[in-house]
Amino acid sequence: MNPIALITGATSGIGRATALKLAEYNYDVIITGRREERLVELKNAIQYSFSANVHILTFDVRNQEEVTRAIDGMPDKWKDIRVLINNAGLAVGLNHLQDGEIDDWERMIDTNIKGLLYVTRKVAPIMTGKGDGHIVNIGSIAGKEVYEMGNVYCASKHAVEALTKAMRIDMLRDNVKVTSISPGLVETEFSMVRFKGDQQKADQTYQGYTPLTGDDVADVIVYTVNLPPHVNLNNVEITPRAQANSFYKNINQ
Ligand code: NDP
Ligand code: 8X3
Repeated sequence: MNPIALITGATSGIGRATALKLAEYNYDVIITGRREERLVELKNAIQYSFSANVHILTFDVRNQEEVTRAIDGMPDKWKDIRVLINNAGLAVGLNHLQDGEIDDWERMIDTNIKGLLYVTRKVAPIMTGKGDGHIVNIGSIAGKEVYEMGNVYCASKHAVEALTKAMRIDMLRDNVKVTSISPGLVETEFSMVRFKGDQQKADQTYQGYTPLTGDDVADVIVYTVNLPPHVNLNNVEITPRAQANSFYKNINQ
């Protein structure tokens, strides 16, 4: 077997692109998400193009029992996970805090923070037990600065930043690398989810400039996990050329 990478949120966007690219670079991949038919389609696409082995795990990262059952239930040969890409995440709604939907807040906190913790709690001991591994947390520029109406999403990504630093310290003596990759605007299903299926609003997000693609971010992730054993990228911020940070964009360039 090749080194094994587990990617959460592989049914779409950054996670799907990362699974494909890791397979291209000779990782065997565990692809996870809730939409099983997408995982089956991705498995077929990987196996059509590359020689990597693929294992599907269908679970909701918010459900700790599902996470535990899925990972414990894998064949032993798949349990030797070397790379974990904590990518599953979402923004739901874009409102001033005083108008926010509690259910949206709970989805973001449960997915972006608690889900990441549940998966990490299951996988990190495999790495610390071996004295080797790499955890890549997908943060965001929303974890660097807070923008109007971003409130709870920004808070959840600030939490990912803090947890990344905490993991790096706590697993230092076990030789586990921990990286956060913090993208700016990436054209995926992210805005359709944020705007609850409003295609027009989602499309507007990416108009007038060239956004990043899932592939662009996947390239950086794969570069990061393929560095020599003694080298770690702690934190990578990646935006389109047209975006300086959460506030400044060069539209209609
Ligand atoms: P997509 O909506 O395209 O993909 C999100 C992925 O997360 C899907 O595969 C989805 O799978 C999975 N996911 C969401 N909720 C759950 C859940 N409860 N359980 C399991 N899987 C879940 O968005 P992106 O690819 O853009 O997002 C990936 C990550 O990148 C997120 O953490 C996001 O916050 C971050 N990010 C995105 C940016 C952007 O502009 N697009 C910028 C900065 C960061 P499924 O629905 O099948 O379960
Ligand atoms: C996604 C990027 O700017 O919409 O995390 O928060 S942003």
